[in-house]
Amino acid sequence: MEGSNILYKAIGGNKVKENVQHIIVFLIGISCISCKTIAQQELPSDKDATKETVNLYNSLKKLAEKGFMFGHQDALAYGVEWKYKEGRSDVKDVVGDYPAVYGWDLGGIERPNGDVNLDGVPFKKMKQFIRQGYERGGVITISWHTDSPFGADKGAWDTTHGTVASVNPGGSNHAKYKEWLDKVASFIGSLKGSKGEAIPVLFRPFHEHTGNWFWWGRNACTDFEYKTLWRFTVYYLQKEKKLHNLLWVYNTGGDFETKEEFLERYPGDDMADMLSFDTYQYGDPKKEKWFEENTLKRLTLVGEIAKEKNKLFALAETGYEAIPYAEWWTTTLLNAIGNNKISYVLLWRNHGYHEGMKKMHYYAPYKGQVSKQDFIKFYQLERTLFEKDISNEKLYQ
Ligand code: BMA
Repeated sequence: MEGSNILYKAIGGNKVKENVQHIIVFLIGISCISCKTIAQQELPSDKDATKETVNLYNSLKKLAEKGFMFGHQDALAYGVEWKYKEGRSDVKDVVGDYPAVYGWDLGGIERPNGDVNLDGVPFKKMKQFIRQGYERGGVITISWHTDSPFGADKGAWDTTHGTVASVNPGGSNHAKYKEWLDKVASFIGSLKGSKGEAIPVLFRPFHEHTGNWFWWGRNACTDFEYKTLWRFTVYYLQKEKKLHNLLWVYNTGGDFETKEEFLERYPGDDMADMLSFDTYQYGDPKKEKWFEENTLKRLTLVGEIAKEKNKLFALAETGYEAIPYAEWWTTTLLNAIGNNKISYVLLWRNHGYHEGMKKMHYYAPYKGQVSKQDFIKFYQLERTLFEKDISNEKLYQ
């Protein structure tokens, strides 16, 4: 009040008093709005993240209060008994809507002339699919089943000790690893929206590291070596390759018991934005509740850590192969998630019949699949978010 009187006196006269007061109220209003906007925008671990990436990070924090997104790996590339049909997705065939999160994998990009990924998806097509999903308002997450630095014959599935040490600074494969990262950077750097802006990506490299099957897994390296691998990768992509469209997703297997165990290989708050783990249903969920109970327990633990650290969290991979239980979605999976405010749950890929495995290999329902009706119920819940729900949210603005 005192301030406005002084201002009023300074410009003098009764006639202008009302106008001055209006102007002051207006200016205070503007400054409050801009204070609010600045105060509300939190930065992710990359302090130079692009505008869309910062917006996505903040939007995801808010969105988790409303519900969780549904994600599907390779959703637009193929499904059970089809491949590369423009605009198709098994999930869309069932519910008339696309998943909200699209998972893709860069495994194979590091190979000489690597133009298809380890599951046969051409990187050129992947780029188009990523753009389509993003333009519709969807969220993109990318994993990387990198070949072992000791040789591509086993793919990522090499548990020989010393793999990670060999790619870290000073290791015999360090130069080769940087070349691999150059290829990753060139792919991620080429992901652009219609205005030329970089498409934000939830990047989830070196996943399921508490397990013992990948070359970055428990037996293949020490905690320190893993953290070094992560920190070098972040450094290289951010500082050397100038990628600022990544949110970093830390991911363990579903086998940790305590918060300490979950965090054993955590690279630091400055290099992670989302905490997650992967876990799959085996056995008969009608007879045994271990999947539901263990997942709930672990999501709750990770949710507590996420809260303490002010990070996002997710169930980054899950599923029940060939979904033989017709009510798996609204019973088992929903119970497993409980009240946890995860950002998303992602179901693994719908390969269809797998020659090598000699069985059906898919995790989301398709037209005619036994859990289809239950999946429609799951879709209709307010808490489950698919693409139509999130395109209204304008996550990148
Ligand atoms: C596994 C299976 C494999 C696939 C790999 C990487 O779970 O789906 O067929 O090659 O993931 O996508």
